[in-house]
Amino acid sequence: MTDRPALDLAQIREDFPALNQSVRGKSLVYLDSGASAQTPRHVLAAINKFYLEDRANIHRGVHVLSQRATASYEKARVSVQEMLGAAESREIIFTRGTTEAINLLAQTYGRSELREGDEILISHMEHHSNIVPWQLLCEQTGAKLKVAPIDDAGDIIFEAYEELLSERTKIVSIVHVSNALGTINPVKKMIDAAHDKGAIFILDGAQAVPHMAVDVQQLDCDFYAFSGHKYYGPTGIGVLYGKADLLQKMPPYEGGGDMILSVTFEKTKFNDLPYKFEAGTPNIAGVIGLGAAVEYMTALGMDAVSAHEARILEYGTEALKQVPGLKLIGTAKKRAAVLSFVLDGIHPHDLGTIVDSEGVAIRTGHHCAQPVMDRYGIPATARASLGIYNTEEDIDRLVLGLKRAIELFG
Ligand code: 7TS
Repeated sequence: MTDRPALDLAQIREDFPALNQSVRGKSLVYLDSGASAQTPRHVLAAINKFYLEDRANIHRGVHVLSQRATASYEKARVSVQEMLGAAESREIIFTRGTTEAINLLAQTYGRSELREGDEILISHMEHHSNIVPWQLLCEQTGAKLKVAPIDDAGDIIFEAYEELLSERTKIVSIVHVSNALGTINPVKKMIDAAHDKGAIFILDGAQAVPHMAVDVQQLDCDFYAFSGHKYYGPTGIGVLYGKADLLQKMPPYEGGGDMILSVTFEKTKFNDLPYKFEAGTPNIAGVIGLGAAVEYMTALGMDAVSAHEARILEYGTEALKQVPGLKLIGTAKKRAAVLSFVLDGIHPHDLGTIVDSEGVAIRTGHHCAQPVMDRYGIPATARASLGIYNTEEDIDRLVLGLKRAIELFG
C-alpha cells in the first residue's frame, strides 16, 4: 500500500465537469457511481467528434465518414480486448450492457446447450440481471437454478458452493464484485472448481471492471460481462467477452443486418465473430465513447485506481462505524467501492432524502438484489458507492448528512 495517492485527484475532478456543480445550494458530492459513474471530458470529446465529424453507419460505406466511423468503432473493440486481456478482438461483443450480455448468454448458449435436469449455479448475492434470465431459461428448458449461500459478512460459503457443483452443473454465473455488499468474490478458485466439473463459468463484472484490473485469460472464465456506464463510459453500451470457440458454436441472439454473410429465403449464412452477435446498426457513439473510457482508465492505471479507492473505502468504513446506530451491511474479507448500511430507526429512503438535501448523492433501496436484502432481513439499505474521483472530504460530507438525519429523526 502506498502512502500517497498515485492519482492526481485535483486533475481527475477537473476531468469530470458534472462534479463541479452545486445541488440544493451545496457543492455536489457524488457517491452513486455503482449505479452510474460520471463521464470524463475525454469520453465526451470522443462522442462529440463522432457526431460532429465522423457520423455515418459502419461496416457498409465506401465513403470517408463511414470508413472513419468504422475505424473508430473497431479501434474501441481492440481497446476493450486489451483492457480485459482477451486473446482476440473478435471475442469482444458489444451489447447494451451487462443485462443484455447475460440475457444473450441465457438465450443462445443456455437454450442450445441445456436440457431438462441440467443445473445452473448462481449465488445469493446476484443482481436481478444475473437471476431472472436464468429463471426464464429454466422455464424454457426444464433446467434447475441452484443458489450458493453467503455468510453474515457477505462472503460466499465456498464449501457450500463446491458441494452444489456436480456433473449436472452446466453453467455457473457469479458476480465478480457485489453491488449491494461490495464483496470481491474469490473467482479464480470458483472458476477452477466449476471447470473441474465441466461447467462453463460466466462472470458479471459490472462492479469489478471500474475498480480493478481484470484479466480474463488469467482468470480463465468463459464469459465476462460489464456495462460502459459504470466504467465512466456512455449509457446504453456494454461488453460481452467470450472464448472464441464457445461463441462460435452458439446460435445468434438477434437476426438482422450485419450479422449475416448471405441471405436467401431458403437459407441464411451467419457472419463471423464478432458480427454474428451484433445485428443491426449498433450504438456506434456508445462504443466509441467506451473506447475513450478505456483509454482514460488505462492512462490512470488500474492499480492506482484500486489503491486510491481502497484507501477511501477504509476511511469510509471507519468513519461510518463511528456513526451511532449505524450498521454496515457487507463486511466481507475483500471488498471494493461499496458502503451499504442501515441506521437505527431511520428508513433508508428518508436517509437518502436528507443527505440529498445536503448535496450528497447516494442510492437507497434493494439495489436490484432483493435476495440479498432478504438474507439480512431488511427491506433496503443506503449505499454510498465510490469512484475514482471520491475523496475523504466526500465521506466527511456523507457523515455530516447522516448526523443531520439523526438530529431530525433521533
Ligand atoms: N450486475 C451488477 C453487479 C450490477 O451492479 C448491475 C447494475 C448490473 C449487473 C446491471 O447492469 P446494467 O448496466 O445492465 O443495468 N447495478 C446497479 C446498481 O447497483 N445500482 O443501479 C444499477
